[in-house]
Amino acid sequence: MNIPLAAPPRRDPPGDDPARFAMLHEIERKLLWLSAWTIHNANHVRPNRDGLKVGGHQASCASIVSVMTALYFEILRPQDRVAVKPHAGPVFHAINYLLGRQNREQMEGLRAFGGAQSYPSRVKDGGEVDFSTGSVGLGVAITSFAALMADYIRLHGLARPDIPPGRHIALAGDAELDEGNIYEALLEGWKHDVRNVWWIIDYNRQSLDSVVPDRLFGRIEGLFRDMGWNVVTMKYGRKLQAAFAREGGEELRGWIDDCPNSLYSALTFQGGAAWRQALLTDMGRSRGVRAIVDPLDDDELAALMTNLGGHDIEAIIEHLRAADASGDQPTCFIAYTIKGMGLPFAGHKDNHAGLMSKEQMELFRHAMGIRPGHEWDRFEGLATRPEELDAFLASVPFAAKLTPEGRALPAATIPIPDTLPVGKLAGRGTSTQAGFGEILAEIGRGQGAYKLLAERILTTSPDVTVSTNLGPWVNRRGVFDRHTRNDVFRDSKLASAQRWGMSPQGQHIELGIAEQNLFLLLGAAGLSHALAGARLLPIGTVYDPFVNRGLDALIYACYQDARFLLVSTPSGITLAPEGGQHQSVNTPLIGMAADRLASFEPAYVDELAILLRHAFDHMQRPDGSAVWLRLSTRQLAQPDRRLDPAQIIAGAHWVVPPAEGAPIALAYQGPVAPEAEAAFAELRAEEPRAGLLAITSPDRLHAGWLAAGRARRGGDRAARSHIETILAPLAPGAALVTILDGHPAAHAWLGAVRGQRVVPLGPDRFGQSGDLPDLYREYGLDTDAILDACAQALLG
Ligand SMILES: Cc1ncc(C[n+]2csc(CCOP(=O)(O)OP(=O)(O)O)c2C)c(N)n1
Ligand SMILES: [Mg+2]
Repeated sequence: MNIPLAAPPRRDPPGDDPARFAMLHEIERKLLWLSAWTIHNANHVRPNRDGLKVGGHQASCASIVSVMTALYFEILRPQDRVAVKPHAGPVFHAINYLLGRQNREQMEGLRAFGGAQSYPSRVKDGGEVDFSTGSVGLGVAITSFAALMADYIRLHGLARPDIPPGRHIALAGDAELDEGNIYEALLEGWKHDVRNVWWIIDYNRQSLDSVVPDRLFGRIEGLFRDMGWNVVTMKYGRKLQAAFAREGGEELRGWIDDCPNSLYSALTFQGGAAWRQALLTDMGRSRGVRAIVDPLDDDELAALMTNLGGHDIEAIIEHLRAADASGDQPTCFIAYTIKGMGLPFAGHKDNHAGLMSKEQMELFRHAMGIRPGHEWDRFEGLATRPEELDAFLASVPFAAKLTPEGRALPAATIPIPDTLPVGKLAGRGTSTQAGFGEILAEIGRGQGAYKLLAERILTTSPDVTVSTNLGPWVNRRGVFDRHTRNDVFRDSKLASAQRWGMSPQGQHIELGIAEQNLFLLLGAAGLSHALAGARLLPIGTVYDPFVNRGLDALIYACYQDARFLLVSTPSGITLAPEGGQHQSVNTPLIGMAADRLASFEPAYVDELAILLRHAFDHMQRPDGSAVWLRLSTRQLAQPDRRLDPAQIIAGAHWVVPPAEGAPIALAYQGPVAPEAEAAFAELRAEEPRAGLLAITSPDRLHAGWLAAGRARRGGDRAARSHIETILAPLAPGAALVTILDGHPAAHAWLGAVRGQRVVPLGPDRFGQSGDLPDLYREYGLDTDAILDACAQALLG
């Protein structure tokens, strides 16, 4: 506990109504009860049909009840946006219950199907949740990116005039600071000069398994300061501060400061007698200390010794107010707390998943003054009259509605022109990545029908802007920065293809190489419609293999239903000379398995243009999702043809339709198209009925197939998926040879659709350096390998 103290808060600030504080203490008591009871009810009262532990975190909730009381019932304004520590979900639900924003049925259904979620969830719990949490660290970090987005939206003139700027607040568990993504976000936040961000750390010095090392926080505090943050440590409550001011008080303070975290926790758990023994053993000869300690009975002594800053509502409020007044510097509050405060397992190192027994709960119920059968009554056990409590709750600033529409804001849809601007393609040799850059650059001119679309696109990339072909777009639209900064190379007339002046009008956010930050930013930007009422079309580019590097943040963004376009390029072993670490194998499978993410891989630029247009549209639809385009740098001679957009979007189209009853078809995905086409020409000479299928999305095909199956089981016997229609002309049991530059399992399932005998081709091992002929031969993607597979398939 050896942390330097912030200046002690002033006591009884002028203008503060003691009656209001009394009310806050009533609320604090109620939140402690309701969070513990909601978890208890789920575990011990509700019928359990499967014998599985339901769980919940009574100790984690108790730890942060005072902080959340101060925050939600005094400090927060409706325009503030909060990420709540996952394990404080029940406290959050209880707050909404008191504010009339959560119903009893949901509370009783905590962790049950359709009930309140274990961890706050935007999608499942609804509009009151600003940011979902669950995977520790990510909810904290996203607040920094949301703050950046709030500035972006305001500086682009897209903010709603009726909503004042708000703060972005994370309520963090201290162990969340072990996650590396926190530090990546801090560094990126510093670069972008983020403001209006508060991280309030529930510093109970306990994680899941154990008590954290003593000296850790000195380090962490230093890190925050190095990143330009204001750090406010709320270590002691007012009772302890008063004791410190007495004779012997400094000695007592020194003792607590030096007390190892684990001993402090153990004494907290043991209670007053143990405190007395420990204090007197070390300081029994100090008259001053004895004068403080001796008059107190065991309970009073325990209360004094556990009077930490994070449990003192008045002190918390004072600190939060002071930080607010000191400007918009990001601020980290280290609130010293006790895990399980007020509950029988307070301080015990194993209390993370600990639940009060039925007997303990009975005692707690008594202590809280709750009559049996009245556990859910909002004001049961409180000394204040219900009318006064109601009046108080109505007066809480955060109780006001953010907008008549609620906290999840509506946002108008940006109309997307029917087609995107693509130059003449036929006969040209180009790649999907180059095509993407060209189309975006053309939109970036902001001409005619593309003006509004261009204005709402926001691009971002973790240091691969140029190498993913975003450069021309950025040259046209500029880099975003709150401050105008000139491009020194340009001003000095030094030749460079990149013109990277920075200004508040810029539409590209350049990130350092940290893919989790890319996805956290896409997550925050992809919620702009709901958080700010401003529709943006965020596009993030990244090398395909490094999607894995940010995967948890990508899934987190999708879990929140953020809407963005991910463009991953280059991909696969087709990246050839770069070697294995840059060559992705598993990403098509991620695209299939990630919910709320529609994934595509076009082979040619005409398909890309259709899919890019679809992405802009799909990202905005209530039943849409984020979109992922996997692209390549391989230059292919572009075909001259007309396509049916619906087929490209549905995931597959026949390049050469098979004859009715054909015994074989060849299917390809992405940049291996030429090998498939060459093999098909030879196959066709042998088997004229054969078909050639272009797959643009195994993800959409698979999702459609599952959905049709569900619909049929649900009684819609006519339901038929695109892939079922596509494969219908083939003979029963016909062979299907499939190929992609990615794991072959992405296609292997096609055999289950209509009983086709599938031979799936694609790399299933790490790639390596080489040129395309060598690599395609080695990994079985060349024309010979395809023909061998066809022969094998035909032979059965
Ligand atoms: C990424 C991730 N890893 C592991 C977990 C499992 N887990 C849940 S809570 C927790 C420890 C939390 O400790 P802390 O953040 O200090 O919270 P508190 O002490 O307030 O409960 C762990 C390891 C998780 N939720 N997310
Ligand atoms: Mg903790």
